[in-house]
Formats: sequence, C-alpha cells, structure tokens
Amino acid sequence: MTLLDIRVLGDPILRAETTPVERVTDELRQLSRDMFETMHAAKGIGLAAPQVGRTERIAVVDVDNNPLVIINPEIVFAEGKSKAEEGCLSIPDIYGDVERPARVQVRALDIEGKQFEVEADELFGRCLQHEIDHLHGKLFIDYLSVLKRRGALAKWAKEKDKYPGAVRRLTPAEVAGHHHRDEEL
Ligand code: K1U
Ligand code: ZN
Repeated sequence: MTLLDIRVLGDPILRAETTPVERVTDELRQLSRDMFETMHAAKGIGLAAPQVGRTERIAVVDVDNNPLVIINPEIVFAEGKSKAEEGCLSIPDIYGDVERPARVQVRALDIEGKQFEVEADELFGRCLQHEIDHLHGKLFIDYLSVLKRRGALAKWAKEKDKYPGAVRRLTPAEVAGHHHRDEEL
C-alpha cells in the first residue's frame, strides 16, 4: 500500500495546468491505484494528480462506492445550476458553497486508454467538475464571493502551519481509521 503525500494550498503545482496523457502506461495504472488508496485514507470522494504532486491529466473519483478513473477528461455538455458545500483534500477543514452546472456529460479515457462518456448530477457531477477543475489549476475557493473567500483564506492562514512545506502527510490515526463516508452514517 502506497499512500501519497497530499499537496496543500500554497504549493504552486495546484495552480498549474496539467499535461494530457498520450499513452496509458503501467506506471499510470499504479499511480491511479495509489491515488485511490490515498483518497480513501483521507476520506475523500475524489483526488486529482496535482494534489499528489503529479502533472499528468488524471484523476480518480469514488462516489457511493463507484470508483472511476478519468484520464484527459473534458466536459462536453453542461446544464442547470446547483449550489452545495464543497471541501478539498488540499485545503483541509475549509468548506464553502459553490454554484456549478447541475448536470454534466464528461468524456474521458479509462485506465485501458479507451474513450468513454458518463453523465452525472448531484454529488457525482459536482465531484467530477471539482476534479476536472484541479486538472486546470482551479480550486473551489476561486468560486466564492470576495467576502467568503476572504473568510476562508483567513481560516486557512491559521491552519496552514500544520502543513510544513505545503505537504499533508496522512497520520497513522487517519490511515487506521479509514473507512467510507457511508459507513459513518
Ligand atoms: O479533490 C478533492 O480535493 C477531494 C474532494 C472532492 C469534493 C468534495 C465535495 C464536493 C466536490 C468534490 C473531497 O473529497 S473533500 C471531502 C469530502 O468527502 C466531502 C466534503 C464536502 C462535501 C462532500 C464530500
Ligand atoms: Zn480538491
């Protein structure tokens, strides 16, 4: 089991554009497995490559126990509007309401390099959009109003000292206690 370090707000990699994947290699398949393990240990529902210090256009999501790898994802259709709370594994303990399209159709490559499309709404649709944003250097706090964003950043200014070098290394306690959100209910 390989848990990857999670980069937190302040690491410039979170603001960088990613590079499209040209060939799905065994190394990328291993990366996606490590990303799932890291995401589950951190109790997240998604994780994008820049969050673990990588520049390839790849992300993983797992909403309601439906694990999905998305490589070179694109939103091909979006409709409606929906507002709900988001968090980010790279900005721990900060939350905010984000308005996004309510439904999206995403085209991506799977782990075999085969193209597929998926339609998503609710938390799954939101998570896909959040992860695709990460692949373009965008974070959920960018959508907050000036006032809410200022509040979030003020809170983060106090939190960030917990993460020297802008790295979040999951603690043994976090790892030992890892379980799906559903099991908490
Ligand atoms: O990419 C990430 O940082 C993971 C992030 C994904 C996400 C959460 C919420 C809405 C959209 C995308 C998380 O998993 S944060 C932790 C989490 O599980 C969660 C937080 C708030 C609402 C729902 C889930
Ligand atoms: Zn995030």
